[in-house]
Amino acid sequence: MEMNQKKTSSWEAKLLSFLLSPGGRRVEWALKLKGVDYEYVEEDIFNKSTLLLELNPVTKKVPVLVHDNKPIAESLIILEYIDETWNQYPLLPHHPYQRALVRFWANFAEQKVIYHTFIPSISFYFYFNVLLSSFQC
Ligand SMILES: N[C@@H](CCC(=O)N[C@@H](CS)C(=O)NCC(=O)O)C(=O)O
Repeated sequence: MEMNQKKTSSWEAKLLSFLLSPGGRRVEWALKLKGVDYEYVEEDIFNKSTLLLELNPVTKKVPVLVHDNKPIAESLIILEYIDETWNQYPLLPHHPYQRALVRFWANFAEQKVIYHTFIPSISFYFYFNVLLSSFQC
């Protein structure tokens, strides 16, 4: 690419996420592994920005990856997009059966680990902190 064709933004992609988002972390790890230069935008999920609502009007959740001015939502779908867009350091194995196993465990972790253990623990942590702070003078 010639200098005068250089994009106005130096970032290859933009990621809207939330510090404690397991899906957001996944996407960040993939971008870092691939060496993609991305802009991170922290989202307040309790007071969502108009940018998030415009980019993901369906679920209104993070993470959202913006690449070539197009938004992609749902972390596992974003991971597949990243893997298909940036070929270096493949996230999935070459053999279809091995890929099926990876997808099985990713789905299992999503359904059983994150939603049944991690999210309730985080919710309890927030609730406990609010409860404690309400007792402080
Ligand atoms: N299955 C989705 C889950 C996304 C999700 O639950 N994101 C949370 C942050 S961890 C969120 O944006 N919550 C705001 C809301 O529920 O309104 C993914 O993996 O991307």
